[in-house]
Amino acid sequence: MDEIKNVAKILKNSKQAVALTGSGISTGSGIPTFRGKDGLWNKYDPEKFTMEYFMKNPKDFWSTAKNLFLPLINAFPSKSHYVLAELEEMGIIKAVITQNIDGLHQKAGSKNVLEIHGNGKKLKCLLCGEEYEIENFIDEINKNNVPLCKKCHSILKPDAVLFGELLPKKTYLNSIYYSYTADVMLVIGTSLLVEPAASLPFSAKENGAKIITINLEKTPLDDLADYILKGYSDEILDKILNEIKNL
Ligand code: CNA
Repeated sequence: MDEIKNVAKILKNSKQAVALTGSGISTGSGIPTFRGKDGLWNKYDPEKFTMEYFMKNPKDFWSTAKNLFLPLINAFPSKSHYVLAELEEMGIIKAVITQNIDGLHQKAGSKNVLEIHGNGKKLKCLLCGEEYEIENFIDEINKNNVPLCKKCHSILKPDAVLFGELLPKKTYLNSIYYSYTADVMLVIGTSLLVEPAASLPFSAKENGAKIITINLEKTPLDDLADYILKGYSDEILDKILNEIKNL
């Protein structure tokens, strides 16, 4: 409990607090993580989520990918997403850097969200760059047809970053900026096994930020973190918010 109180004080007194989130924050919304017992990689082959596979086998890609991307349409934010949005509204959190592609931070009300792995609810034409909402292609995708651009008829890719694809440049540069300028970084629900996101908290620490991790398990950051809060992010963030409100 003392740890929660201390973290609440640190956040309340911060000038540039930033959150880095991973798939663990969305488990309360019913979206599984990649790794772990119930992780998506136990069900689907990660080899099918490479740029190369998509380009060579778009039909097969979509017949698997639909199981990951279509459920995002009707997902609702978890308590954790709402707490981060409220902390931003209170002027405490300045940015949420997320590896998630589910759009739930924005749905909960967060404004400054850096989606460094893109957004799985959007589709992008690789040829003309036109963007679409995936919900306009549900029937096509469910029929195992490859969604096609309405302008140039080329194949559409989810606007989520596939393995072997570059990160969206401006968003990634912004995430580096926020990591280097943060005085506190909350690192929530990420195994920190995916680069370059995994390095961001180390950059923040190097520049003097206090690091607070919230995770069910150990992470590679534990030796460096100032506070390691073990448990469900929904419960821990709710406690932190209540503590901040009582300060
Ligand atoms: P990961 O490697 O699957 O790790 C998830 C982490 O979350 C683990 O360390 C768990 O211990 C932890 N965790 C799980 N549930 C909770 C919880 N309730 N509270 C606190 N911690 C919890 O996922 P990462 O995000 O680290 O990996 C990055 C990948 C996952 C990115 O490329 C994402 O695009 C991708 N991904 C995103 C989503 C999504 O958008 N919701 C879902 C699945 C995968």
